[in-house]
Amino acid sequence: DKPGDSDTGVLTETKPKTDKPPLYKVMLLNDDYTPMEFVVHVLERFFGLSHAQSFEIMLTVHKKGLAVVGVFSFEVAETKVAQVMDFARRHQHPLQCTMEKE
Ligand code: TYC
Repeated sequence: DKPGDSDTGVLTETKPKTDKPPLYKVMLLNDDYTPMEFVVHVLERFFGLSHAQSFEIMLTVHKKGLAVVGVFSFEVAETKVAQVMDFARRHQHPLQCTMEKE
């Protein structure tokens, strides 16, 4: 309890509710089967990246195993992951997209 609560046993919320919400990194994972052009298309379509930016990120994933595609609020990150996973599944590619708190 903070000062002024006396001894009512009531726990007062002391954390300001104006804190900026946490951000989430959305990442693409490499695999051996998803075509490079498909990954580039996904990046253009769902992340609004240019063809050049998309190609660059795709190559980073291909070479390093994964890359951060963007940083978003929880809701937006969750939507992007779901859109990418659904699009990959519908095209029968094993492409994986995940999110992680920054
Ligand atoms: N490694 C894949 C290939 O050689 C290309 C690829 C890149 C797959 C990025 C997934 O997230 C990925 N066809």
